[in-house]
Amino acid sequence: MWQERKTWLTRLPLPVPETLKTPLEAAEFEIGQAGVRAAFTVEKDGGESYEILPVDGGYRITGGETGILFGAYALIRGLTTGCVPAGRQKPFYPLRMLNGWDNMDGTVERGYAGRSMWFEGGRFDYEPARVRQLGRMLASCGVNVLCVNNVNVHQPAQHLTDTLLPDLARFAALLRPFGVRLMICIDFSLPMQEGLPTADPLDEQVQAWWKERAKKIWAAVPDLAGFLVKADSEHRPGPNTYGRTHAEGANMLARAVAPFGGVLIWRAFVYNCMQDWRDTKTDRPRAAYDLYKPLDGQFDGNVIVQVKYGPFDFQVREPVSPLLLGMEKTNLALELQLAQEYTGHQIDLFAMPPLWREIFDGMGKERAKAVAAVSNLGRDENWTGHPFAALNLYAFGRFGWEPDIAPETVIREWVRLSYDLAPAQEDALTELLLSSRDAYEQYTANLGLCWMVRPESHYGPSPYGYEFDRWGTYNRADRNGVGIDRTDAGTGYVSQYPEALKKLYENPETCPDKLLLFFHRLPYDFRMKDGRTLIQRLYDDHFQGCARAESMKGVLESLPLPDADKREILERIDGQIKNAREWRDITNTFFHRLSGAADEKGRKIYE
Ligand code: GCV
Repeated sequence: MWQERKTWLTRLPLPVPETLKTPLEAAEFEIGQAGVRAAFTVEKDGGESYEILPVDGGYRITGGETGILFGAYALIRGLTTGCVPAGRQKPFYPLRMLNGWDNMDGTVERGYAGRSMWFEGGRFDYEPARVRQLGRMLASCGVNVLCVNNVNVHQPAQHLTDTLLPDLARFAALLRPFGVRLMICIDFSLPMQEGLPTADPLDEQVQAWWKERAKKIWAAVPDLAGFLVKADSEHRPGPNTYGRTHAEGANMLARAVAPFGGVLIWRAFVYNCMQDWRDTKTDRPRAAYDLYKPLDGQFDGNVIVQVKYGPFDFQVREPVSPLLLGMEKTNLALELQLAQEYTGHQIDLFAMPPLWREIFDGMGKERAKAVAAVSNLGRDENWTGHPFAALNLYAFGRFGWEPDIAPETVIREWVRLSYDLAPAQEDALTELLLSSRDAYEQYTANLGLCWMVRPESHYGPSPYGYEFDRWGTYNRADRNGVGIDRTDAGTGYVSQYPEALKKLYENPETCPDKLLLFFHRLPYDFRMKDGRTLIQRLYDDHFQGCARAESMKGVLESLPLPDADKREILERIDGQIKNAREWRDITNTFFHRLSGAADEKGRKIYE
């Protein structure tokens, strides 16, 4: 039996008793121990927007049916942080979706918080009380769609569109009162699995089949948000098999879901995953733009193309995907990843707001119509494996409402909502989280050098792990230098950017250090802007990043956190320190062996 755990969400009181069918049945509620009273006025057609006004003895929240719920949480948050939002509030992105990569056998692809919270043994399997808590959790930070199954649709998840519909409907009903709608991932070849000779999107039989199926699905779950599709990517079926474009594939499905107000989300994560490492012409980061840019303007109005934030795959540091800047006539969703696949497996600390700040600023928040993030949730008692990883889920919801939010604001908010700390302790934890990505980057992937990671698991160092493989993720380090030339003299990737960015990136003198080896191939004695050589910088960052990880332990030990959290946090920081030392020593030795260069500071580099 799952035990409720003190995290930010359990400390945020539910605005209304759990026994009510919908939170709107309560006209008034009392906020926590503060004894502050709030009353609701529900506006018809007010949607998700709300306004909080101080009234005698409390507050009045006016808003749409889900708006007042978001308003209630905003008020609770505001009373805790001392900043109650003034004026009419509405989310910047209407669609703010959590993508569960949950398989129906109970496993979670890239999951680091235990097994699936809602699937087990080939069926839905959950504790209703916990799912209601999940609803609270999502509503309290503003997420409004949950996609329940993995984008890699394995058996028996196909049946989510058919025999499992009553189960899907029951699950949807549990989350509905919290303003959370469901989405499902579908398999493009489903009509063939059910007897049709083809899944060709231009085949009339296929079109009719999907329309019929959509009718059946929406009859069971009338507010289903839509379908999410991974097609022609990493061996998933798709329209290419029939010589059709991705726009033709997406539009066919979009037309099936349109009568029910559904959206069709089509992922742009498409590249050649069978590349030959000897082939230096193919450059994986180019792939999505090369494929999709020519299709700009061809997608139907209810299609959203979902683009990962960088051109590779959720790395610690990538430039903003040029597709996010280049698809001007297409609805786009920005895809983030809360699951710490390449960012420390929810063992190492990696607070994501600083990374997202760069992405939203680099892309311009208006470029996307929606935001999505791969979930970091699981059946672990603390929800996210590392208690602090919950911050990333919270922050994702907040960015969906206010994409201009400052990383420090959102981190501090979460810290204050989650723990009772004295001001100096709150500062220390906020600072530690705020700088955690920077430290992780220094010991794992400095200067834009990603993918030096153990294949498959993606945790721990392996400088040549991907070098002679088929994934298109090479560093081409040798005795002369390291990195890939992505200027026009090289793979030409840089030309996918608007002129000003292209200019910035194509010159090693102006290219930001943190992306230097992503865009350029340079010799070890290259002089960096700060006067250090490239090899010295590689060494320095690894030593420094590791030392930063080591120094986190003392801060964590000093914090008066609840026992269970503290135990898990201290266990995990030991894991992080071990990992950081491995990265420092293996990467430094790797570059030392190739370059033959000594460390100027004479530190220990193994032979
Ligand atoms: C769901 C990467 C991950 C895969 C994931 C894929 C995707 O390749 O390693 O586990 O598959 O991205 O985003 O579709």
